[in-house]
Amino acid sequence: MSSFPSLPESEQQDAEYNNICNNHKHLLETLPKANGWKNRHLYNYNGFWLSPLVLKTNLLLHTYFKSHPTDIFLASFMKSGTTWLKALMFSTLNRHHYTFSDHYLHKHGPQSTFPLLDVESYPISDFTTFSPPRLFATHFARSLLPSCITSGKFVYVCRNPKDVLISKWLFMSKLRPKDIPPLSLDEAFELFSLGVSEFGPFWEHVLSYWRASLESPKKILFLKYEEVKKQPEVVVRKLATFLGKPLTAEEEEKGVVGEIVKLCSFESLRNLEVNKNGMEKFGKVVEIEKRDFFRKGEIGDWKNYLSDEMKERIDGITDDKFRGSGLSLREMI
Ligand code: PAP
Repeated sequence: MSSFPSLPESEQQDAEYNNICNNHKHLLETLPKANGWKNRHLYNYNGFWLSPLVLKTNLLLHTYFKSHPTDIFLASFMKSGTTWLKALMFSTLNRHHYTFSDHYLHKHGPQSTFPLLDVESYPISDFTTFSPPRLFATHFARSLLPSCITSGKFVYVCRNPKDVLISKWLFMSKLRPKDIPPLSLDEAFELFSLGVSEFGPFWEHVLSYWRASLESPKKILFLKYEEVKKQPEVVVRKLATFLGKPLTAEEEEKGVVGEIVKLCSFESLRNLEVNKNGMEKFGKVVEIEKRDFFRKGEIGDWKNYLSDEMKERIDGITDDKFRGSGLSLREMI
């Protein structure tokens, strides 16, 4: 059975699709608007800032996505470690399908291991060829996802906001069309502090998954980029268990965990020919150079960009927002 209608064939589907397009148009005319990092504008939809394209995808996702009980989702705020976790999850789950010397990742890189739901073209996307468990990634905050998705299993990866801010500003500046004036770091900093950036506010995004992980620890594996960096082998073991394929004693003996960590390391992935020169297509319209997903891969690069005053301000906001939640991103830097 097809998860997605292959095309809006019936009149009912056409009507449904047209309604979504009309609703999207209406929302763009009425929602609060602010400066975007890549696009000219972002729109505040149910508390989160989305680009016009992503807003439309969100509406389509609610209507057309059909989940399977075995689906597993990787959620993250942009620039928090999505690429890395895609590689780690895919290679951990499929470790019996490839050898470490001739791996899918070597030829294709991590981006195409599984789709990013936020930019897929619905209703024509069709993931029925995926064998279960299907893996999907998303940058949407939890409250923006349909319940058929939030009832599934999630890996969430977060990262300290100062590195996220810098990584995102540099990445978005590269993608920003030349006919829009560049976004200065000061402007990006102001917007970020106010919560205005694609998929943001950052803090509410993180908290949406953190709180859900406290409620359902078996369904949401909450990870920090910095913890993956410091103890990648511990994280691979956690992932293997969470994905339903715990490491066997024999695999431990053979050093499989170390092989996965090595395969997915920043240096290995960045130096692959495909990641140096390839392009990645997200959905039908977004195309990005794969190399742009591998910049420095370090903890604390923000120190090369942010003043003491900026650091204090972001830390202050983070402390205020996370107070009483039990979550801290301070200890990681
Ligand atoms: P996305 O939200 O656009 O998918 P995402 O992969 O979440 O991006 O984040 C990219 C960051 O992860 C980059 O950080 P930087 O700008 O501070 O360098 C990128 O370099 C880093 N990154 C990508 N792959 C790895 C990896 N294998 N190990 C560590 N960091 C990585």
